Amino acid sequence: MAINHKHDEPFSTEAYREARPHKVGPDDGPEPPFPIVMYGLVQAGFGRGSKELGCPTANLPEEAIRPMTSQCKAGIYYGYARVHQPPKGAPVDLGEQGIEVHPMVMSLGWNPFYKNEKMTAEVHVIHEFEHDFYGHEISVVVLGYIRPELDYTSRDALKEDIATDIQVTLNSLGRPAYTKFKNDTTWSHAKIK
Ligand code: ADP
Ligand code: RBF
Ligand code: MG
Repeated sequence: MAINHKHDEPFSTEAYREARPHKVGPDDGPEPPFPIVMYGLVQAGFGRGSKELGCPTANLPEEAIRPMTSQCKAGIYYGYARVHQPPKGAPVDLGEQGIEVHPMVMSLGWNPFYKNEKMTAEVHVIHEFEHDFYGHEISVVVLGYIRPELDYTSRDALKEDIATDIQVTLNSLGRPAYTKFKNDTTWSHAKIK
């Protein structure tokens, strides 16, 4: 796994993994700087094997993630995402369910490909898609922080933690003050630059 040299807090991976909470963020809704809205076209990543982990991640372009990188540290975040239908006539149709708003979990991290000088954001949409959606527009609202980026010694440990991240996301979004963002078109239909 990538080694992250830019943690701003010391922590012990194993101790943290055992003690992690199963619901995060205040019950009465997102606290500043959240909600943070992002919009952009899904890019090809570096093929670092997210799909092989059973967890494909839609990579967002650099300019789209500025609202996050300017206000947040590296780590795992949760919220909602909506993948848009492609322009008319494009070969891929995601179907009605594909373009609905779905829960998402996101990794914001320092990319070793750029010698840890650039942050990247990868969004795993919690939905089984029938097709890839490279090039599609995606709208994202980030509602809270889950945990720091950890330096993994094994793939299985990362897989386990991603499964926990998904559970934490669903538990956390289950509260009314978070669920209400699902039907909020001010972010899901926004085309911000
Ligand atoms: P890459 O390195 O190109 O980002 P990934 O293995 O992370 O490759 O796969 C990401 C791609 O998988 C996305 O760009 C998208 O087209 C597709 N995909 C399919 N299902 C999902 C999902 N549930 N969440 C995110 N991306 C998905
Ligand atoms: N990679 C890490 O090195 N440390 C992490 O803590 C970490 N957490 C992740 C959490 C989620 C929800 C997802 C989707 C990915 C995470 N990754 C993490 C993996 C990383 O961002 C990227 O997807 C992998 O490098 C692909 O193999
Ligand atoms: Mg990816």
